[in-house]
Amino acid sequence: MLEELLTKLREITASAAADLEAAKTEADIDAVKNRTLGRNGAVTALSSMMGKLPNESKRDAGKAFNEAKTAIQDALNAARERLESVVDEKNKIDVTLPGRRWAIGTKHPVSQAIEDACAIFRRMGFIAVTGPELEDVWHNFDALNAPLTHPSRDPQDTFYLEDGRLLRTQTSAVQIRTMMGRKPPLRIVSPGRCYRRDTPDATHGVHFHQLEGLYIDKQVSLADLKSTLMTFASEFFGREIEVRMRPSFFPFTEPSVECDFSCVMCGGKGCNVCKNSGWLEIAGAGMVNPKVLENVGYDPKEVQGYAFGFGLERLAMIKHRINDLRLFSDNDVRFLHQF
Ligand code: 2U9
Repeated sequence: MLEELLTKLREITASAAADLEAAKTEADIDAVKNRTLGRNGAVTALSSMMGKLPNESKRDAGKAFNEAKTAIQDALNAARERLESVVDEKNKIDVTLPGRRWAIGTKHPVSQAIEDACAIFRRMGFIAVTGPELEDVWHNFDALNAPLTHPSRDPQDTFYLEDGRLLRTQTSAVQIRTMMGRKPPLRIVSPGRCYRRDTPDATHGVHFHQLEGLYIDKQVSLADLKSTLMTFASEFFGREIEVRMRPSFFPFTEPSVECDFSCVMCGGKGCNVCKNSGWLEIAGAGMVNPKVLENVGYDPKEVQGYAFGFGLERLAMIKHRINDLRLFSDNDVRFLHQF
């Protein structure tokens, strides 16, 4: 009986030692411990045989148990130390290795255009304001005097949510919100993303970025607008630029004008960028319609103002000679790294 017990203990100890030598993880080691010394382990199970041994064998058996337990515990500790030293080795830093370069991106050309334009207008006293892209019909259309029959209100042209709200089609709504919260005089620009249902092509997308400007005061004229736009154009494109106005129509301005810049490439002589006309169509503008002033609670007899709006993708395309609008949203780093 004693011999049998001693043999079993030797077997258990030997197999535990072999398993621990092969152990690769903390979990492997724990498994050996549970299998041997654990509550349901083999050594623990054997100890129940102790009581059945004749008295003269008990001493030897007890000694053998203690030795087996110590041997297994030592093997467990050794295995743990071995694993820890492997982890330490792995975590060692080799200071002689060459450094790894971080891939640093560049500012998107449209973001750059927004920042540049806002900085230029800031120097002329315009504060940049932003607002929600998800708008209600009143701020996006009604307040801006868009007739109920205006085609831009049609779901074919504007993205509506089921609850009647919409993705803003222009940033004018931000200006409406600002006007309602403040008294004139007011000099603001509102850059931001707008949405229109369009079939995407080289010059149209379903989203684009606009910058609109608004100046409200007691004495404001189209001449003020022209000089502001001339200063902006020259600063933005880095050369003297002429501004020309042609009559137009928008519900939110009266009178309304289309503003052309003299061609940034040829200076107005005629080239392939301006299709030999010497001019580039850049902005829509005009004097704020008195009805819009009334809608926000301003008195049109007291104050007047000009407003303008242009597309930032178009400005960036002209500045960097980019020929396809879709490049802006392709997210190709080879394109983005050029700016
Ligand atoms: C208020 C009142 C009037 C902003 C204006 C335009 C003319 C215009 C287009 C140019 C190209 C939009 O990006 S585009 O498609 N914009 O023609 N925008 S006047 O008029 C306002 C704005 C706010 C309260």
